[in-house]
Amino acid sequence: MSELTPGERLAAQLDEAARRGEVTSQPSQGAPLSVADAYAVQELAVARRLNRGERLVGVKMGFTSRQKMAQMGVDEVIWGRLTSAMLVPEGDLIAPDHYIHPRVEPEVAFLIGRDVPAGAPPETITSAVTAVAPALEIIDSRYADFRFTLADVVADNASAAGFVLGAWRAVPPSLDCLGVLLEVDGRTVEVGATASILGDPWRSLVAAARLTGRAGMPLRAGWVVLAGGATAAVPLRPGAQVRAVIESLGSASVAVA
Ligand code: OOG
Ligand code: MG
Repeated sequence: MSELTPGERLAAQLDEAARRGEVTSQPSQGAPLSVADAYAVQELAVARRLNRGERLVGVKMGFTSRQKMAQMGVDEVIWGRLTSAMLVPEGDLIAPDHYIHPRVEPEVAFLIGRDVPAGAPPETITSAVTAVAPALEIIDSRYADFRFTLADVVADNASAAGFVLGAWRAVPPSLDCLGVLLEVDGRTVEVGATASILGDPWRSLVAAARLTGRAGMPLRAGWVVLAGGATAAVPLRPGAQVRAVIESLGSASVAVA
């Protein structure tokens, strides 16, 4: 077998864990892992997906709200890569055995209408957005009990596992003050506001453009950007019907088999 670099070995370990739906050990418990190295592992792990025919379809932001930072004990904004295989069409039944311990959270999604050059000013970034939608993100840490350091979760592609998009709609005049509900089986289980996403989801979009641009992966036309959970995430249980409702934007829903 050809020699793998330490980064390639970690990428293979994380990719296999996600593929099999099995937990794996946190890289930080082996050798020390810097956040920069963790992003390199993320890129290598996602490259394995792309080699299997998945396509890059966007990026997800993480820990953009205090609710999520507090729930997970991490207080720095991170990002991960979304691939075509993660998109769950609204109305599809999710097979729970595909995941380890999935959770779901309500998010705002942006549709990027044209390429955003790295280093573009905020006006160029925001004007590239052609539509917004309510969304649900399915996260599924590949680590036991959803416990990790910042570098561990970055290497694990920010726990990305799936996402559901509601209907796209025209960009509203403002996005910073909309109520957010997360419903399970028709009952409201989490309540929040888009203001908790860095004060305004547009800030999360600008951060996404900056961070991905710096990483040599600037936002591309057709991509989706998930701005980050506006509430804590809740477990996605078999048989559940889940819906995210965002004031003025509508809803996104999914059912688990
Ligand atoms: C990491 C993913 C964070 C968000 O919206 O803040 C995230 C995790 O919570 O496991 O997706
Ligand atoms: Mg999220």
